[in-house]
Amino acid sequence: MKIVTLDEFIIRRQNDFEYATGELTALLRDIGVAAKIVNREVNKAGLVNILGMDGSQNASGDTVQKLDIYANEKLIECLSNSGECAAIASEELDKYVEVPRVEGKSPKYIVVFDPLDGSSNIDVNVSVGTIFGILRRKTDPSVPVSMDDFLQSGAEMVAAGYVLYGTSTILVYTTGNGVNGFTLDPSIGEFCLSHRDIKMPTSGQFYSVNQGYYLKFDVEMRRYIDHCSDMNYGLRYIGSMVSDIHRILFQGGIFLYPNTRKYPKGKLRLLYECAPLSFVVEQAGGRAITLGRNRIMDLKPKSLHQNVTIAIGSPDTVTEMEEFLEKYAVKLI
Ligand code: P6P
Repeated sequence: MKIVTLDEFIIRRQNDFEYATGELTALLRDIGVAAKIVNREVNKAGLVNILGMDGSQNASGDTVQKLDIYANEKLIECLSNSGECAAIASEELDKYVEVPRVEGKSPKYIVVFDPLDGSSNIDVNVSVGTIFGILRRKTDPSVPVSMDDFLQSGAEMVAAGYVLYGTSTILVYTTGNGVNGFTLDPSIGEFCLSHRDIKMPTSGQFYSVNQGYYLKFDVEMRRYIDHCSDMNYGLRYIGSMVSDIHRILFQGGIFLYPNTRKYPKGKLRLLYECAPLSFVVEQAGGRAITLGRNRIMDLKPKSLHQNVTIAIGSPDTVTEMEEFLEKYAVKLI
């Protein structure tokens, strides 16, 4: 069967969306290059001294590992190549940063990303991922980028996706016209189309939540988790959001990160984790809501690192969970 590389696919589908001026194409290709570079380091992390905590803490208070920093730097470097990215926001940076201008370019896009999500798993050789979202800036390219350019809802994203560095490395993305997956063929150094037009099962037999927090969840969440046990659903929780969502994309089910005492507003970040993954999941036929029952894609972030609760996965399974929330939530009289 003919190999379709990521580059070929992007160019072919360039006319799918209204901004078919090649700028978004260049950005997606920059991300593909960064993914190959990060993949190389992630795969040999156990061999060279880039493992282990470097001690610093990121904006969300997580202890940062050297590979996080490496991945962050490579993404910024690669996104500077095309000159189509005006600025970026990253889990690893407190504030957004403007990308150095390329002569003759007036970039219209900004990119948000978590360069290496689930990085605490690196030391124990469990899969990790990169999550990215692409937004059109709202301000004119002639003026500096502003915070308003970043505080846009997932519904405003023009593209989003993730890279999963697992048993094989796969890049999955959407531009709002379906979801496609590309597996890296190391022998030719190309991402090749491997999963065309991914559609998620409408329901699933797996639930994905950190069961260790069960006693700290609200009563309606505990009732839903009890229901999952009653239904003999399998519990699959890798502790790496990209890996858990990727499994659900193919096997169906639901991923939950509810509010806990430690994370009263949820742990996962809206802008560069939940919104991009919700875009992909919705495009594959799934649903993504907060435990307050708001559609994730409708939420306008109040800050770069805002946390949200999330229930994301097969549409029927998310809807069933939503019914538990309605039925068991403590009604404030
Ligand atoms: P917990 C990884 O640190 C991460 O941000 C997500 O990838 C993952 O789903 C979640 O946190 C795991 O959090 O509290 O269950 O260890």
